[in-house]
Order: sequence, then structure tokens, then C-alpha cells
Amino acid sequence: MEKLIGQTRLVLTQGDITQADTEAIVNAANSRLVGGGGVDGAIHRAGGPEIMAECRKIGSCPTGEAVITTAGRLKAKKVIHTVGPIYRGRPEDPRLLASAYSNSMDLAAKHGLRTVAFPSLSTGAYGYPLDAAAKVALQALKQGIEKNSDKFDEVRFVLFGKDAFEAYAEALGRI
Ligand code: AR6
Repeated sequence: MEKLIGQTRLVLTQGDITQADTEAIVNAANSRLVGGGGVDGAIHRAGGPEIMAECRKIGSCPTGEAVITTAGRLKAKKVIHTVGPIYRGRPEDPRLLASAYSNSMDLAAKHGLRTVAFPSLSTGAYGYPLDAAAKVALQALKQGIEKNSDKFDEVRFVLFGKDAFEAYAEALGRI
């Protein structure tokens, strides 16, 4: 499923983000950049130790911000590590989630990375409800594409499982 925003394709796919052939892939990291489960574990396993070595040098990343490293053995050129909020039902949750997406987009644009794959940030270990997260995520990416016009060929979600895909498909129909 996809939608054209200016010259940029916003695409929804289902699968494993470590296999994405985009120039950048985005990691759902934690603020200490120490690795973990979910997407983070899968990216470090598939990409190898070079990624963690660069994360250690960077040290940390506040919630809602993003940093960039090598992609090691992955097909991608770079991994953008961003930190979504731990869901607590507070008013700042959607703001921080939107920031994580938009700061990742800005960093990709700054590095000339024209194709970017995102996972569904915060909806695993961090507990953000899928439908609410999908709405915030797609709105933020649409704005990020519009703001960085002509900087992206494709922005892709790689969603894990049918429930996530359906939640994002529904939200894509509404933006
Ligand atoms: N490809 C695409 N999506 C995936 C993959 C994969 N290989 N594996 C899981 N998902 P999570 P968070 C989906 O927990 O909620 C880590 O320990 C998953 O189904 O990876 O932002 C970090 O170190 C879910 O929908 O990220 C942090 O401590 C989504 O990706 C913390 O978890 C995000 O789930 C971050 O939690």
C-alpha cells in the first residue's frame, strides 16, 4: 500500500526491517543506546558489532531525538537510532513520538539518504497503542516529507505482523 506525497512515495510493507534495501533504516533504540530486544536486538544481531561500537562513542540519545551510525553488515548505508517515548498516556507522548519520527527524517535528509525504512516506534516494549501510534507516525512522516521536499524518493514502514499493517493502513487512508 502506498501514497504519493509530492515526489516521495510513502509505502507500507510487512516484514523484517533488517532485510530492508533502503539507504537508511531506523532503529527503535533506548536512550542509553545499549541495545535490547525487538527491532534494536535484530538490527545489532544482523548488522554486527560495528554498530554498537559507534553507539558507545555517541553515548546516549534523549527521547524524541535521533543519532546516526554505520549500518555494519546490513544492506543499508546507515542506521538512524531514535528513541520513542515509553507510553504512559500523558499529553507529551504523541509529541515525543512525532519528534522521534521527524528528527529521524531530518537526519536522513541531512545525510543525503533518499530512501528510509521505519519500524513502528514505541509499539513493542514501550507499550504505545498501535492505532494511536499509527496516526501520530503517519502524520509526522507526511510533515517530514513536506518539510524536506525533494530530499526523499521513498519513506517506508516495515511492519511486523498483520495487526500493525492494518493499523497503519487505516491511518494512511486518513492523512
Ligand atoms: N522488523 C520490523 N519490526 C519489528 C521487528 C523487526 N525485525 N522486531 C520487532 N518489530 P520494539 P519499542 C516491531 O519493542 O516499543 C528495545 O529493547 C514490534 O512488533 O522493537 O520502541 C530497545 O532497546 C513493534 O511493533 O521497540 C528499547 O529499550 C515495533 O517493532 C525498547 O525495546 C517496536 O517494538 C524500545 O521499544
